[in-house]
Amino acid sequence: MNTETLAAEAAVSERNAEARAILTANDRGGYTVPTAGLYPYQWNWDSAFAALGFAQFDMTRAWAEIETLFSGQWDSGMVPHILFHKPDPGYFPGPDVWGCSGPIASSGITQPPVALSFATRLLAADPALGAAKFAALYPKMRKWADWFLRWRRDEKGAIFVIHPWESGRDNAPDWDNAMDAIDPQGVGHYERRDTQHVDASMRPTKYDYDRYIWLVKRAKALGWDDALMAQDNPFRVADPTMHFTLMRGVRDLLAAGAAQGLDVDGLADQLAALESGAEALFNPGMGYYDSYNCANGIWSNALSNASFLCWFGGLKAPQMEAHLARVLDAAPYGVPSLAPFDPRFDAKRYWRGPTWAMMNMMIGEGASEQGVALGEEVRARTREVIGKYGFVEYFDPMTGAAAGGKAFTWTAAVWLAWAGQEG
Ligand code: 9WN
Repeated sequence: MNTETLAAEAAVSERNAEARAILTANDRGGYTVPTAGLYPYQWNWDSAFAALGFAQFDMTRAWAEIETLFSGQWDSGMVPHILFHKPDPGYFPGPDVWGCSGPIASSGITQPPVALSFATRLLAADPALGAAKFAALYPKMRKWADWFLRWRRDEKGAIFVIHPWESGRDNAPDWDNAMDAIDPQGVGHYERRDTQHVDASMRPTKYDYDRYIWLVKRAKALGWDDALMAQDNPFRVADPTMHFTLMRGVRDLLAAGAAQGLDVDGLADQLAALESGAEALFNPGMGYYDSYNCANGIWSNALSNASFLCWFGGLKAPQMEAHLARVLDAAPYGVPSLAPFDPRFDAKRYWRGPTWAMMNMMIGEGASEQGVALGEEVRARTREVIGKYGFVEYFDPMTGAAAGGKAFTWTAAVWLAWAGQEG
C-alpha cells in the first residue's frame, strides 16, 4: 500500500472516531441533542439520523433513540418535532410558548417521518436484536402514518405542512407565498436565542420568526386540536419533503411488517394513495417536483433539495436526473437547498442555498436505488465536504465553507452510516 493510500485511510479513521465522539458527546441519555447550545432538546428527524449513526457501533443505543422519540407520541398519533425533556433557557421557543400537553413536554407540530424508514433499517441490520423492538414500535409507527394521512393530506392527495418548522426546511422559499399572507399582529415581544449561538446572516430573518411565532400562538389558542387547526388554516403548503419521506416510510413499514408477520392491513392502500398524490407535487411548468400553497395553488417554482427526494420516495422520476446534473454543475459542494441559478438563492442562509448532509444522504441513496448514476456523485461530494470542513450543521454549496452549528449529530451520523463508507 502506498503512502498516499495510507494517509487517506488514516484521515477516514480519524473522521470516524470524531463522528462517534460527537454522537457520544451529544448523547443526553436515551436521546441525542442535534448540537449543544443551539439545539438543546430532542428533535424528531435529527434523532432518526442519530439512530443510524449509533447503529454503526451500538445497536441497543440506536433503538433507544427511536424508542425515546416515540415516548413523546400524542394520543392522536402525532410525534412532536421537539421533545423538551429538560428545560433549557438556551432555546426559543421553549415549552411554555408551545403550551402542549402530550406525555412529554413538546412542540405541537411534527417533522418528516424518516424514523419509520430508519427503524426498518435497524431491524435489517440486526434482526435478532431488532425483531421485538420493531414489533413494539410498529403500532405506534402505523398510528403516526395514519395521523399524517388523516390530517396532513390535501384535496389533491399531497401531504402538506402547517408550519415551516414542520417540514424541517425552515426558511425555504417554498413558504414565501403563504408567509406573505400572514399579518403577524399580536405576536408580541420575544427574544430569539438562535442568533446568540450562530451568526444572524446564517439564520432565518425577523420577518420569518414573527410568522413562526404567530403560527405557534394561533395553534396554541386552538388547543392544538387537529380538527380546529384544519379550519381556515392560514398556512398549508404541500411539501415534497413530507410527502416523499412519508411515502418511503409507509413503503418500508409495509415490507418490514409483512416480513415480520405483523398486521399490514391498509398499508398498501396508503402507499397507493401517496403514490398517486405524488403527481400533485409535479410542477408541469417547471418540469420538477415542487411545493405549492394549498390555499391558492401557487407553485413555489423552487428546485430545492426536497425536489430530489422523489427517488427516496420510490419514484423512478427519470426527468429529475437532468435537473440534478444542472444543480451539481452549478454548485461544486451540492446538493444545494435551492438551485444557485434561482434569484432567491443565498449560499449561507440556512434552507435558501446551503448543502445539508442528511438531505444528501436521502437524495444520493434514493438516486442510486433508482439507477441514477449521480447518486454516487452526491455521496462522493458529501464525503469530500465533510472530510474538508468537518461535522457542521450545513455547508456553503459554492465554497464548501462550514456554516451553522458545530459538532452536529446528523452530520456525524450521516458520515458513519453513508458518506464516510467506501463507494
Ligand atoms: C426548528 C434541529 C433542527 C432541524 C431542522 C432545522 C432547525 C429548528 C430551528 O434545526 O430547525 O425546528 O430552531 O431552526 O431547520 O431541520 O431539525 O437540527
